[in-house]
Amino acid sequence: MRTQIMNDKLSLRAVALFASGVSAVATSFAMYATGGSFVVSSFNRIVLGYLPGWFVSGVLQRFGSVALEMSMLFSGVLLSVVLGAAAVGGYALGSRALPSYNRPVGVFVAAALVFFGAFVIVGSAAAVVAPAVVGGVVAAYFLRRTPGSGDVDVERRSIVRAVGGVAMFNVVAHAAGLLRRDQTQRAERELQQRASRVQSEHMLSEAAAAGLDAEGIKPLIAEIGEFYKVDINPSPPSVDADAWSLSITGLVDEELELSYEDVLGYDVVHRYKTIRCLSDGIDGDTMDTAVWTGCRVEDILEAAGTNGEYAMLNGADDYWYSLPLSDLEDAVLAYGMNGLELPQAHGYPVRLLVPDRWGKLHVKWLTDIEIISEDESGYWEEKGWHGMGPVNAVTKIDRINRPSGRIQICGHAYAGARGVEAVEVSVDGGETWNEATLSQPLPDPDTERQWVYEFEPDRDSHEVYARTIDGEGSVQPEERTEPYPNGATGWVSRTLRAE
Ligand SMILES: Nc1nc2c(c(=O)[nH]1)N[C@H]1C(S)=C(S)[C@@H](COP(=O)(O)O)O[C@H]1N2
Ligand SMILES: [Mo]
Repeated sequence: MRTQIMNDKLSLRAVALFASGVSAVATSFAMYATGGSFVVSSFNRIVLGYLPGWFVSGVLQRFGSVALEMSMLFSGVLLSVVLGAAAVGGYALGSRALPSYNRPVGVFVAAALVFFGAFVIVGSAAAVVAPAVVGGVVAAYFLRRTPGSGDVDVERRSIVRAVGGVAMFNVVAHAAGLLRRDQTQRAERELQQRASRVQSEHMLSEAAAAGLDAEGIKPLIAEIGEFYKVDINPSPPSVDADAWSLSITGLVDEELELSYEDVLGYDVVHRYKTIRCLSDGIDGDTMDTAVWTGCRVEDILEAAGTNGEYAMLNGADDYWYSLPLSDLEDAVLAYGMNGLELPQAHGYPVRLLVPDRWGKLHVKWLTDIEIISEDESGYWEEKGWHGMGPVNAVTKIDRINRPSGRIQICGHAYAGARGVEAVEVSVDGGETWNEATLSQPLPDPDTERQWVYEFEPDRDSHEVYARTIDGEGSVQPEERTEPYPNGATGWVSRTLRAE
């Protein structure tokens, strides 16, 4: 009899664990579909990040998107168990702590533990509150029915009913998630070629693994939605990919008019690339990095055969720039961003990416490329801006942490295609310099790197500077200038007080 009750308690715990874990995950799915804030997406990325790169790419190449789906399923089950354990453990702890309020305190502690677990994974408190509450409530619902010495069969029946209720909830939440995914398809449609999506997903996990682990540090790859936007109009033009075409005209052997399908048909390339606006100040935040998918501009220009020195690039919003063809040698026409279809705000259906150049040249909603013989400047040049050459090096400070009396400075740095070789930090007003710890370099140098520098304060106030050494060994210039008209220069600085 005693062991019977024990077994019942154990299996009840197991049911509670699974039901609460699965319900928390389902709630997250209902809210975010397969977007970046879905706990399983984040968790899967972390899991993939821990596996060696050669292994992940090997498996992905062999098994393609099936491998990705399997890893999502595996991560989903594993995460349900982890969050369920947090809920059940939390309820047990909480309900014992204050016996007279055992239920509310139990639910609270259960939800708090699930919240904590999910927050560590997703990194957004707002995104995990509801899943945590659902997980806590479901765990409490089962556990308050612990069969005692009474009529076990009656309890069993109500447990079966509760399992049914949870199953219904999960079916509804799942349907809501699928519906939401369909609704947001325009903004979040997965890349048409599944293989492309798999490759970008792999690059996202590679970047997650390359990143530094410091509290509140800006991630190496910006989530879509967090990536900065600069648009000459209050809202982006909405271009229908099916009606859209890209024309290649001017001094060419053969004029081309490419459909969206034609563009997708060219050899696919993937790039890590940072974009920084010319108007970005030293302390500004108009600089971000993404994984881009597209084709090489050169492949298209080769098909047309060019007889001029420059290209005039036009966007659907009457935005335009002319560029020397030599700048387009390694340029990309991007139609994918972080494994998803290029979002409308970032240039759907197709935008340009120009290595080592300021953001303004990365024409969005591209509609035509005209080959011309002379330079004709561009949209922002008409307004007095310059900066057609390489981007300036920049070092940013994002965040100050104070772990037990020490000061930890977190930031990121970018130096165009030269790459960031080192970041140096001075905490004595520029007299002495020390090297910061850098994130692993991504395979494409035209990307930012994170940095962290920690020190023990030894006076009331420290005057801190940070500067970048680029891949060619050049030290970032000290002189502070405003972004207008050539792009900001100078060392970032902070005055930090010991606390
Ligand atoms: N067609 C078009 N392309 C454009 C712009 C624009 O307003 N229209 N803004 C440019 C500027 S100034 C920058 S910094 C980048 C910003 O790209 P993002 O909005 O994807 O971050 O796009 C560039 N390409
Ligand atoms: Mo810009």
